[in-house]
Amino acid sequence: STNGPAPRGSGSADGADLAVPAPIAAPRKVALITGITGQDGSYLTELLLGKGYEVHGLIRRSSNFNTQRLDHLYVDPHNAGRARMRLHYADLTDASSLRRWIDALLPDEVYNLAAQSHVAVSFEVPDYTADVVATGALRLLEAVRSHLAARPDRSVRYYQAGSSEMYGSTPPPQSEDTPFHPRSPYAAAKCAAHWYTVNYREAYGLFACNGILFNHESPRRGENFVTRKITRAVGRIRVGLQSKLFLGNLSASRDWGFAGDYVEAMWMMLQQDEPGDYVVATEESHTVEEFLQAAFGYVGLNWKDHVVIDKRYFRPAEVDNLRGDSTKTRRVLGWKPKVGFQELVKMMVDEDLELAKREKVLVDAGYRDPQQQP
Ligand code: NDP
Ligand code: GDR
Repeated sequence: STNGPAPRGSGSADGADLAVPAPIAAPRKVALITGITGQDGSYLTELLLGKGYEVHGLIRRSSNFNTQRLDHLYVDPHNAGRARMRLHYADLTDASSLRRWIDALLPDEVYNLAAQSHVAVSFEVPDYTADVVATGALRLLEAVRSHLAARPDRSVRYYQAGSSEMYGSTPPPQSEDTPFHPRSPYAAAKCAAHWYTVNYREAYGLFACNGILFNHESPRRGENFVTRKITRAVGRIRVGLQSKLFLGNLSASRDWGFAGDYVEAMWMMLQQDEPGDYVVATEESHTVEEFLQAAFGYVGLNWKDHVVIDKRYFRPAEVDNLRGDSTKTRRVLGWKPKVGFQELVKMMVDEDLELAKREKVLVDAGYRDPQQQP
């Protein structure tokens, strides 16, 4: 009898060498993300790396490093073979840089998350906001379209980061069929980007999707958006680093979800057979005042003892009430949010309390000015 090693994967009894060849690894999908250094960019990168993608991010030049949200994912590219996330310089205001990276990286999916994303700031820099948010999206769509015209063998799917701000003054609930009425240069620019995306789908057959995402937050939210501004203040007030919090309009209502849940919907849109537009929302709305109550209350404080209304934070035109109707997204994508309002508030306050404690150590040791606000 033959006592040699059994052929790998062979269940045969006749001893013949029927070794099954090792399965050919499916080629990695390649994703290109603009706005990768932002809140959503970091969560989307985590999601895609977890799914085995190779992720490329376009970053703009800044005088300081601003990749803090990605540092935990970064592997030095000199570490050959291990770095599955790479960063490249480009800018949404520079069309040639966009086309060059699409030609060089050959992405299967392009996520356009880059924006001057602050609504109040868009009133200060309206022209720049339009250039990045509206024309920037057009430049990227055009880069994809012209790349595909030169490479008809390829296919590229495109995601556009649309916003509930596009609904503006149109009353809730807001769905894919609700008319837009933008109330800021930012929102008007997002409407243009939305329609450019629809147009490239209709005119060129591009697989292009608009995600109309309602507000989504996280411990990585920029510190001058109202939720994070509040939770940062709660942490600092709790440990004694600050006593007042200056805010604007407290009566606006928002449909606040968790960014980690929302990036999943982005990815799901690009996995469908047909491209489309989708509203992503929790379908529950709360005022800024309710957010204050929840965040201060969670650590045993009364927001009324600390909040001071400052006119400078009121906007020339306000969006009063947003609450999404995400029926289509739940039905077609099978998506639903996992994190609710109270849990979101707790998650953000917990992290910002830890951050404030670390700041306090530096202040107590004399390494940081106690007056220095975040
Ligand atoms: P952030 O403000 O956190 O991130 C914006 C990103 O865009 C950053 O990476 C920023 O780079 C980059 N960016 C800005 N200007 C340019 C430019 N000229 N060229 C290239 N990159 C640029 O936003 P979020 O992560 O919160 O949001 C992601 C997208 O989704 C944005 O388009 C936003 O408008 C949209 N959106 C967000 C919602 C939310 O609630 N968070 C809801 C609906 C839509 P840098 O780090 O250098 O500043
Ligand atoms: P928004 O978010 O404008 O909805 O845009 P933001 O957190 O800035 O404002 C929400 C509401 O809070 C009121 N508010 C204040 N806002 C800020 N930033 N600072 C304050 O001090 C303050 N006081 C009251 C605002 O007036 C507003 O009513 C966000 C961004 O992420 C956009 O990019 C995205 O498209 C939309 O969400 C959906």
